[in-house]
Amino acid sequence: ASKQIRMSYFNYNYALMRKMPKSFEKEAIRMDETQEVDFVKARQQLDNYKDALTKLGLEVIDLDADEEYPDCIFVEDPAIVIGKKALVTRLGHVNRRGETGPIKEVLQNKLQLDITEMKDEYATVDGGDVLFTGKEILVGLSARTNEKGVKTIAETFPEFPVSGIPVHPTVLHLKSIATMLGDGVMAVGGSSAAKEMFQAVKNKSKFNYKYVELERDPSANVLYINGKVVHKTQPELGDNDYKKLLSNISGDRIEVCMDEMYKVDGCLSCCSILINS
Ligand code: CIR
Repeated sequence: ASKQIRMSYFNYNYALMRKMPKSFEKEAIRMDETQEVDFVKARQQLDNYKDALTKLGLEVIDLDADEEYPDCIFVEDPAIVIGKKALVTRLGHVNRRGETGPIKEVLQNKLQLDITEMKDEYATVDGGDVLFTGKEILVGLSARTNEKGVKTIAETFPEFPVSGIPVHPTVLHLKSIATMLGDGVMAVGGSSAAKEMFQAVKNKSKFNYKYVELERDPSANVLYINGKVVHKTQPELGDNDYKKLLSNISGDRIEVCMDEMYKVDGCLSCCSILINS
């Protein structure tokens, strides 16, 4: 039998993205409805993000926009990919449910992943709630992801411990306040809501991590890819978080501004599905 040696779950060769529909500007869902998006800037930010992934050596598969789905650029939510397995989700927001079709198609046919679809009609999951640490899966219990969704994740990935983490009502997803910054290193936000969630992460996780505690929640959403880090720019992070992040990154790093996406609760992790296939 051939032995397969996996170096790290954070090594990827493909990224799945989706182009921005014009409807994004006015119709993307946002927690703060007073936020107005500048379409040209937002699209430029998504282009810069794509360039960053390309620079990191990933082949980016960029799906066409769908005007019917203003939030379709946030491809992290419709599917969870870990290793060769993909779980196509039943999205928490009813208006976003139709985003899964083309995502499933490419994961199955082009990338040849082993696909599971959520069958339970009461289960919901947004991928933004699913934090894979390399050793276990922490799942935010939020307005978008419920207990039945957590159960489906546990059934789909029985090789990993799965724990639910309550998400504070002012926060959209678990990954809005915590992501992996390195092997065994987790960046976490510093708002009072994030601190409550962080306490639950510490209590419920089955492994220990090094935690990099930041002041601002959006600072804690980074991408860790092939030993390198994509993070936000100094004005978005603030001087303290910028310094702290840099002192905790040893390899190469790329800065990408996401402030237009943030107006509609989008972040770095939301805009791609990272795959090793
Ligand atoms: C939504 O409310 O669904 C979108 N406006 C934002 C989704 C962000 N996704 C993510 O953090 N994974």
